[in-house]
Amino acid sequence: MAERYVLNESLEIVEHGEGFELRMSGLASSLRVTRYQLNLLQQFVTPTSPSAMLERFPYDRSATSQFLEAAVAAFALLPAGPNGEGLRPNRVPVRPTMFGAPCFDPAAPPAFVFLGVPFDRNTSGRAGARFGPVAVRNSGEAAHYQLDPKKLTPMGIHDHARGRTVLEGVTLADAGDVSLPMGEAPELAFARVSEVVGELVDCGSIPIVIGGDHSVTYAVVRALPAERFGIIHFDAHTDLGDSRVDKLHHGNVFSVVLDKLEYVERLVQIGLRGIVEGSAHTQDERVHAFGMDQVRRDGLGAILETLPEDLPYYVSIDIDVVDPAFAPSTGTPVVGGLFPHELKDLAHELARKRDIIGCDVVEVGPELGPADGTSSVAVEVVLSVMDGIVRGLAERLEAKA
Ligand SMILES: [Mn+2]
Repeated sequence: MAERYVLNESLEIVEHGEGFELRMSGLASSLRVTRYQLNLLQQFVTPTSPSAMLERFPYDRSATSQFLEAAVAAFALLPAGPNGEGLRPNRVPVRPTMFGAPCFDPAAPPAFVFLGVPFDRNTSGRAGARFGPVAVRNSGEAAHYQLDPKKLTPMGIHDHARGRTVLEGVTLADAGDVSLPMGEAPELAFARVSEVVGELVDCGSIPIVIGGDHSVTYAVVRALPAERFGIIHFDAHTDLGDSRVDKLHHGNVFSVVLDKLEYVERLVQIGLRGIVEGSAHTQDERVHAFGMDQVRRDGLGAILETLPEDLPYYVSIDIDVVDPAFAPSTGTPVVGGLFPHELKDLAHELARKRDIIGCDVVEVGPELGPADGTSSVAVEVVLSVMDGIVRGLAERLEAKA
């Protein structure tokens, strides 16, 4: 716990039965309190330490201290900053979590940690990717992360298409969503995204990020600790638009990555299509492009040849790489994309055969109708990447032994 706390000044107080409900605006959190508890909280209008409060209300110390902890967990009380201001959290817990996994606990870091980035202010087409984390987590509810009742180890998730259970024994957690207040400058939002990703990777977990428009990938990859790495990029578009005229947006994110992060040694783009004016756009030798025709003609082997084995990789999946017949809820759909099973296979095999340090799936919008499978495709491809990582690690360990 911090030294001093202050009452969250943006909370709403609603009468609720005998007591009150506190709603913490923008933090997806609420707390039911009695009149006495509300009175306790009002003592924190100026920064106050919980122990000083316990001195002043000594009647039932353990109940009071438990309540104060709950108020901190619900963000009704915020840690006080140097000027007495309440410090809002960088990330907020969500319900449901991905696959019903437990909330991220830095003291017990999981193998994989999910993080939502509900941000779509840098999109050129139809907006809506801010609802991606909700849509994907809701689809993920079809499968539940459970522990074996005897061994207390994760039971994994059964994939009927593969006819086997994936992620058996593999720990998962959900770090919630990056807190992105309305109207904030994108630079500040991205600084927070990078800080949160840094916090997660410092714990040793592999981050699985759910966007958000594609510009968030820049904020994620710049926070990765690897000294050098490559990026495996599934997308209908190159996202290599001009970054000198325009600020960072979802159509130039990889120009910004290549310009600013010279230690990104490779960018291998898979699934490109669509017609644009003029010729190809980049002279950067780090970029290797696989258009849809070549993906179908030459397949996995040709892609692997462009991915040196000694380099770690980040996987960035724009859901619009999948044909809009299967994944229509995305901002800039292009016909002629991958089938879902093709994306699953490619993502799985690339993750299995290379060292993967993180992954995102971006540009998933809210579902357009009952037959919309966009977020389910996102869930399946994320599972494929995680399964590929786990199998690849197991195979490499076995080869060493
Ligand atoms: Mn993209």
